[in-house]
Amino acid sequence: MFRIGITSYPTYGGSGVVAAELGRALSERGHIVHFISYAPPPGLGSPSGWGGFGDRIFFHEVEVLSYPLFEHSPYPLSLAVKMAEVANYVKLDLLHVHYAIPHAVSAILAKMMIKDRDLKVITTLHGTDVTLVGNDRSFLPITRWSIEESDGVTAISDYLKERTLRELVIEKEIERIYNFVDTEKFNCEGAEEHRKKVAPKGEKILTHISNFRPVKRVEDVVRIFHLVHQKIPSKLLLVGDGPDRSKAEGIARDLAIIEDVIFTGKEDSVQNCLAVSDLLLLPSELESFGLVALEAMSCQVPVIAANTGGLPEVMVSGEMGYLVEIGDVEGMARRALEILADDKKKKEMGEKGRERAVSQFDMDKIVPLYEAYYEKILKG
Ligand code: GMT
Repeated sequence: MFRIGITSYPTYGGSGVVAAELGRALSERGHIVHFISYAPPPGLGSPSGWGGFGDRIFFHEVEVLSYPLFEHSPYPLSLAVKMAEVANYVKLDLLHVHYAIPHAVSAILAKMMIKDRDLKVITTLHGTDVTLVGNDRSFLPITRWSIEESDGVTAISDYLKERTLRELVIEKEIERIYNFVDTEKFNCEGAEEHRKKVAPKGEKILTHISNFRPVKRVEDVVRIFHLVHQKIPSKLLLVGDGPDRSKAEGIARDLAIIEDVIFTGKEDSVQNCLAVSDLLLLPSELESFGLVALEAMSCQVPVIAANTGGLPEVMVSGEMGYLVEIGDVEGMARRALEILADDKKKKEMGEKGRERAVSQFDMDKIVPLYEAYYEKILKG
């Protein structure tokens, strides 16, 4: 049994979900998990009583300091102090942080503050660390330092591992541990009644789920749907929220398809949205992994995605959907129509996606890899 501190961005998004689900799975396997962040992790319910989520899951809130002298709160320092405090009080064996910036930096500071033993720091890279450096080179030295100083480093795909090693010129060994899905929770059968609410006339339902950042290319989603909509009665379910949502709405109005576009906003239960979907659209500029594609596969929903980043490791083009070149809206619409017009093909692709999710990316297969990695790092 390990005592594990986990820090992530507790937002709705892949890395927050991965960290939360990993913590939940580890606690179910007998480990004690302490989440340390400014807000509770998504999907684990609200903290009850004195901060416990259950027998083995706890949440420690990092208070953001407000002081007249500081225009910006030194959150990474508050986080480091809280990490060291929790590690001391509950005798953590390790801190597992998601994202190098700033979480690995805070964890390494906490490690340095603890003098009586060697608190291990494991950093999982999700992608933004590398793109942050891409956007602003001044982050390179501190990102590289925090990766090299971590006791262990994992990346969520081979793509991200190779890119990090190459672009950040890292010497440290990086272990690739893929993201995972709870295939029992993401098993979306029998949603006919819910389908009728979204598509009362039996229209096909195309779905996009994201944080609507520019990297997601939500404009492409709306344009692909427009082309599909011209040929097949259909609805577009847009799940999530973010900076490009109003742009998407504007384009849908200009294209006169707004009546058939449903904006759900931020949604807790992604699985319910996938349960009513015929197809997932993920035309992103970049996905280091693309967790939502895996979640769709687990729900037997074929995926049309951009051929980018780690997506070719997650899905096999032609088997559980198609990978199409970034920005090829016509190509994506053609592939979407091909699947939506052929129920047999749609069913076969759905089944193959589910098979792959269960055989390669099931939570019960991946979580033990983290446990083994923790053990390796703790043994030094
Ligand atoms: O893509 C985002 O905007 C969110 C970001 C996150 O922090 O969740 O996603 C990254 O991590 C996910 C979980 O590992 C991956 O599935 C996403 O592909 C990755 N996003 C990018 O690489 C752009």
